Amino acid sequence: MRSAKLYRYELPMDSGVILREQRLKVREGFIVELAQDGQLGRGEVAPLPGFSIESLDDVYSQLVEQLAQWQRGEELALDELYPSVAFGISMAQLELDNILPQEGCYQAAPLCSGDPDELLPKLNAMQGEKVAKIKVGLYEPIRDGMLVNLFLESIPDLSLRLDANRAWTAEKAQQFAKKIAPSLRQRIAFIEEPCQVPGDSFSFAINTGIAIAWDETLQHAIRKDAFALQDLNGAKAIIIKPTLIGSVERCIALMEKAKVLGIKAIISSSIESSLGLTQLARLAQWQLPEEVPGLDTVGLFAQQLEVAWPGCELPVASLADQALIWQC
Ligand code: OSB
Ligand code: MG
Repeated sequence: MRSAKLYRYELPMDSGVILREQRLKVREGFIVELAQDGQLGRGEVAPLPGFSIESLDDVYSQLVEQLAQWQRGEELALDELYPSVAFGISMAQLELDNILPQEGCYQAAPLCSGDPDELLPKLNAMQGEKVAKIKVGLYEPIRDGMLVNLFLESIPDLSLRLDANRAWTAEKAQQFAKKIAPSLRQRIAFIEEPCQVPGDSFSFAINTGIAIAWDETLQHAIRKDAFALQDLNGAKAIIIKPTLIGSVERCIALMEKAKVLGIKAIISSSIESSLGLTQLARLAQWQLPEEVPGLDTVGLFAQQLEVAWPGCELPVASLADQALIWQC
């Protein structure tokens, strides 16, 4: 006997969360709960406004149709569904089948907005490799370059991941790079998507010796052809945000393809609630135990959901208090 439940959640965010020039006051999404033979599996389906192609309404109709099929024991064609739906349902199925291990990698690369004094205590608490992530491209590229240079100079065992979210023209990217001493450049593990045009990012990597990673470019490539990774050569890493990419199986296939091509894969958050985020930490520990994932986003919330992120003291709302909007 199979049964399925669909919850809709709303969680307040910390006051200052800005996404693509929009303030995100509340994070909304769905939690899928699959039950069979006394076992439960959960998954989160939470398209991210400004990033996902699908809306909450789109997702709701697809979920209801797919969960009803699942309940009848029919096969689901996950690759034909919206990425967030495929991700959530596949995660719930993996948990139900006891395939997703419990152990998680909760050591995320701390996200830093630019104050070295805030970052230092977080870095000191990290065991092993010290790696942090800084958003660039929000201010002048020269200022960003000076700041990054300062971080690298003052913390000798630090390596940095940067993320420009396609903010720069080729010229601005060049202005940024000029401020980074050549001897420090290899301690930039990578910069995600420095330029508006992927070809410019590629030239930037060749001309500056600063490694790049694909994030948006991977999401676009995957929409056309699920495994068109060859086109992404030239990058040191790909950023896999499962909510924006699709089923766990598709994400794992991408990781394997990347490995063959000598490209690092990094699992990263699309600002899922602590329920989905802890599952991403488990996926990261299971599939990519050597890589620090990009999951330092629980602090963007004012509340967690059902499962606490280890070490996070925010209050935890229970799933039972969320709206149960559908079941079969
Ligand atoms: O800019 O890569 C981004 C989260 C949601 C949407 C976009 C982005 C992010 C993150 C996640 O940066 C955190 C991380 O990758 O470390
Ligand atoms: Mg990014």
